[in-house]
Amino acid sequence: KILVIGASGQIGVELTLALRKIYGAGNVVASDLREQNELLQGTGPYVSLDVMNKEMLHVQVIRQGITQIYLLAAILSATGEKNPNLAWHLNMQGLLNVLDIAREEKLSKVYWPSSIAVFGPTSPKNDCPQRTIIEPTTVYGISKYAGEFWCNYFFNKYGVDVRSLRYPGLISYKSAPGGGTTDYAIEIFHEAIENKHYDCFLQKDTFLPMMYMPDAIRATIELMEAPSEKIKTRTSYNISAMSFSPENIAAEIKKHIPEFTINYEPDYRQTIANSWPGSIDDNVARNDWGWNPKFDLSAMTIDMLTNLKS
Ligand code: VAH
Repeated sequence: KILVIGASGQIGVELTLALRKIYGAGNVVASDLREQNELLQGTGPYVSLDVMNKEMLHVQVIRQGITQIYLLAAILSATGEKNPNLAWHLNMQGLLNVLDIAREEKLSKVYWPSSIAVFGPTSPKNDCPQRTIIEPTTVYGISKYAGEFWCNYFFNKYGVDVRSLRYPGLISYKSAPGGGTTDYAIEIFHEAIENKHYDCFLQKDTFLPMMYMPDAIRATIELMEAPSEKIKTRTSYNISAMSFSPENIAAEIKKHIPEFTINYEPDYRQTIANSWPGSIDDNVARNDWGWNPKFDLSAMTIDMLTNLKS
């Protein structure tokens, strides 16, 4: 039985729905600090849960008969720079609470997302490798990189089967993003449809690694369903699908909405974006467990506009 923590967030909603389709609604307990996202209502069990309350979390794991935990709750890069202590505390203690309980209750698997935000300005900008110089300059990146080493520690020392992916910026239409630097790539679609114009908070040539949510959900499930012996990276896997800049995605949207216009007004998030690589090398994930993306910028743009217009 699976517990999804952070189920009402941008990734959590879609991951919960996907897991319910595979394992059955009753076998996936959704939880969040916030009230249930309306897309989840009526699709399966939901409990209110604060991942920072280790005792309550432990009680729920036992009471619900949980055997796997997917931990999506986190403070993302942009919000994290405004609340460094909260971001460190939630991102770090939340993970440690889950790892401790996974060890004590001998849970069969744990999923925890990392991010390309672990890379810093000294990491290679193009085709950034799985293992390289990694010196994060955001609290979010620091917490995710430290978390990767905790996952590796719990796997090697206690045998906890915890698995992780370094998500690029994720684009989706089903639920709102959670305060990330890449959120412009979601906002731009809503603004293009509603106002035919977008004031972008990043410079036009800010090239970043990105992925469409259906690819990210499939990557997560394929990683978790792979035989344990194939998962040789127990910190976190680089995965990639595409890279683009605001002007690239604006041009793609213009193919469908010719009157769309964009303006560039960089804010504090530009500094965060500048510290990240422009593209990622995900050969290790491709070789270890067969990762293979399906959506490029053109296909994602068509799918986003079609679903947001309906
Ligand atoms: C963020 N969407 O912007 C997240 C992600 C790589 C970016 O980690 O913080």
